[in-house]
Amino acid sequence: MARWSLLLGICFINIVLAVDKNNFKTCEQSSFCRRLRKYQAGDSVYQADLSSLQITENAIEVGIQNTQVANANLKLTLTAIVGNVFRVSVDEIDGLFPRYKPQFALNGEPQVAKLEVLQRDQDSVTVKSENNKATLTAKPLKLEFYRDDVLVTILNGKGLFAFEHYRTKPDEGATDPQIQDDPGAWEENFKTHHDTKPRGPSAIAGDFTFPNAQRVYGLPEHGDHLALRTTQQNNLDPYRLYNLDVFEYELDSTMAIYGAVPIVYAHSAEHTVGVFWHNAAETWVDIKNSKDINVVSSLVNLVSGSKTEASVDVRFMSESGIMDFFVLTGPKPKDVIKQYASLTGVHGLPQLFSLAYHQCRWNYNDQDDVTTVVANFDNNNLPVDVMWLDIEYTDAKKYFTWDPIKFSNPEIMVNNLTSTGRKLVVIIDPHIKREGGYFLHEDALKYDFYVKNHDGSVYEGWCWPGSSSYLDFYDPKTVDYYKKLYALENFKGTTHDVWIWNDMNEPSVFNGPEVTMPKDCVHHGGWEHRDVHNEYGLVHTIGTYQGLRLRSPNKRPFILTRGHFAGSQRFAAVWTGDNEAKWSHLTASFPMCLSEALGGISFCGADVGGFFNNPDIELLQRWYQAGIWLPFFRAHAHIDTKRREPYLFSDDVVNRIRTALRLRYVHLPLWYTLFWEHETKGEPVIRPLFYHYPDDENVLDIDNTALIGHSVLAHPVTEPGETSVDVYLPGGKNGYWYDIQDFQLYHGGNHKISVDLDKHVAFYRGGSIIPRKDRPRRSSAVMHHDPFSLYIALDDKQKASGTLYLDDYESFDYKNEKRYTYLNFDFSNNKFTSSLIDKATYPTEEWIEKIVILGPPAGITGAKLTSKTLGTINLETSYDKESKSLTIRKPGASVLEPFTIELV
Ligand code: MIG
Repeated sequence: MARWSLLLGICFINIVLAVDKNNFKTCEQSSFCRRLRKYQAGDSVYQADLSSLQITENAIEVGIQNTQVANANLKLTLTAIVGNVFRVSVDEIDGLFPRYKPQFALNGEPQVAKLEVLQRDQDSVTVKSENNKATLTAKPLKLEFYRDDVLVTILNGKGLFAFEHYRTKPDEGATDPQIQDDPGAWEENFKTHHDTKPRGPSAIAGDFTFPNAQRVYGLPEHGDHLALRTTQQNNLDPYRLYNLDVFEYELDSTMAIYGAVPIVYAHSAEHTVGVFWHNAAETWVDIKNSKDINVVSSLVNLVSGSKTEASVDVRFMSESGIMDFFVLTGPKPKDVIKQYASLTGVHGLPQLFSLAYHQCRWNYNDQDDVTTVVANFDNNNLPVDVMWLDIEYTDAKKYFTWDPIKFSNPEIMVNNLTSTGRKLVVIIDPHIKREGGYFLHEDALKYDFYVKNHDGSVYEGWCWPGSSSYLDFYDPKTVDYYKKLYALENFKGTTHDVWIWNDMNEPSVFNGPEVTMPKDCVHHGGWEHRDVHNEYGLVHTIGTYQGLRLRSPNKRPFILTRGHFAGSQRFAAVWTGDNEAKWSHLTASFPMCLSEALGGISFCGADVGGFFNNPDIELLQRWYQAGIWLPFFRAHAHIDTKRREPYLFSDDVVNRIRTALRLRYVHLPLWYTLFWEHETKGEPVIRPLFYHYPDDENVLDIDNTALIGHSVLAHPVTEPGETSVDVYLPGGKNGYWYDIQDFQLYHGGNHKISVDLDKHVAFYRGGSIIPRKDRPRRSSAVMHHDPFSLYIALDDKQKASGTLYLDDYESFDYKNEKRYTYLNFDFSNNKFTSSLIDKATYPTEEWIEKIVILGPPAGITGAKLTSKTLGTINLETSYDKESKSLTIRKPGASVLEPFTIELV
């Protein structure tokens, strides 16, 4: 209710934006977090009973007891997974109630690997698989994980492992001492569970120690920096993972927002190791980085002369569910990210249009508005690919319908738009208006598609349409119905060029506890909402994905989602929700999306311009200049803001935004290639510096800089009135970096780069070859057949390499029929070679129009191209003194045939 009145308030007075923290729980207010966080490090009360040890080809199983609680029996299973991963699952034996395990995060059951027992005695057992080793110690329970014989993490090293047993009454057998300390916990749990038979608390916790780790990253989504901060000792709440619609979320905060990906990566120059905590319930994560608890310990060090050993502790605490986690032993950032991708999957190659520029606002008023906006882009030579419609396109917030007056003829609007190769995206939320006569609501009641209250009645909450109920995507029959809603005959007015935006799927409930669904609501299978909460957005997008596949079987779906969980990348792109038109939010867009990329979600962006309030002109321009370097690139604005389509501004502003948009468009071949490599190799599309420079201590905290693949380093200007920015370029004195605008060469190190409003602070890495399409166009669709330009940025050894991927840019033929072309480019010894990486080919007419060499050798007077069909021909070259670049004109070679070009 508070949120609702705040929304109304905004219409009348201009209030200072700030999250209302009273709407959201602190750890202290979240009973299980309060209870578990009180545990003190010490001897664990848990012990393994090695006499119960069972060994199979891929796993060991052992009983665990809580020594202070009678009949609290657990079973621990440790399984070897292919690719240097261990999985550990702990569940109750004969528990009173079943415990939930997420159903959709994993991309299928992980492939098990062979496991061998190395050693076994009364108190411990050691197993090995691939390069991994694990030792389980019985008394007290401890699990140590080794990579290549180096200890990389320990479970329960601090004795903070906890597993609360469901009980019906506090006095039924002994209870965990911690729960006895907190009798309120019982009452709360009795009241909030849905059963007639009350259940006690059921939280779990696991502590992980990472010896020698310098930093820990991960746990998106938070409005925070990339490197996770020490929480408890710094009076910070733990990082909270509980998908919430936080109105005006704040930055530098560990509060939960829309998404939850429970993965951490502990990093040092030697090792990067990950723990994926596979749990969908409300989760809090305490972090302790010994390097972080700076002031006190460094004073102590000065006095005692001792050095603090680097080490990181991470403690996960979840409200319910089984304990199930994966240890990914790297050893390098690249490896550990791939291991995570092998578990939860990747984003399939998107259609090219979705990597281009998206124009959104809440709302485009009517169908003519949509047509006019695109015409204005065209008239101003501003490229745009996609127009978006927010909730006002619907008939009174009834999804899958159109407003009969403002969008009386969507067919015409869609046709106007898509006949020029553009696309439309429309919003579909998971709440359904409870209105007699609305087919979807009537069907949902009739066929039982809604989430229930604990008493079995249909749950009602308040959302945009007013009184609403929520589709239960856990029920296969709901999904089966839901996916058919996207069929063109059901969703009238749409075509194969209309795609979907799923919002409000945390789920957002204006009058619900913490603006979401009560935890004792019940989903199909009898699961409480508490168990599945963080997964709801994911199951929603799975339904949408299936619907779009059914509707347009040979087109790659585009879906944008706000709520997300581990694995969401297989179905949708994400954006960082309702940010503000403030410099700090522009800054935050980089660490937030970099963190998502580490969490497997590369297809991420932030509302360009800022959602709430009106950006000033400088901020808006800088936001475009930054936004082109994040994978998802969409301008969006709140309904109460002034119109801000780029053509509305003075010529100099329009020119600058056009320059930014064109920079995005010329690099589309690079983005597209990177998404192919993301799908096929599990590599993130954007990367923090430590990904490629894991042993450079200078980069550990840099999160205002993104690497696009390993080719571009982008450090956007995110402060007002800036005349220079400080940039760190990695690679030391042998690192070569070329300014992408004037091609000036910089070596690795710290640089002060002068900036004016036209300046983009971005560099090509020496050693990379960047594929581009340089002809200015109005949309990516009309670029499909354009020729490529290659930018060869030479390194200190005058070498470079790169790749290019292409296909039809929209269908699944690349997968089903291997209709694609994937090229390797190499430059060394003054010779450029283009070759096919695999046998597949896409019969394209695209060709190479221009090659630009940055940092070229001296004394070149021409070039010789050799290929099978062209034979050997002479090419002209020209040297530009100012940019010190050499251009090879009109090679004219098709991308389908291998060729070489020798400089002479
Ligand atoms: O509570 O659909 O984040 O992008 O414009 C607001 C209206 C609901 C929130 C989304 C925002 C969208 C808005 N939605």
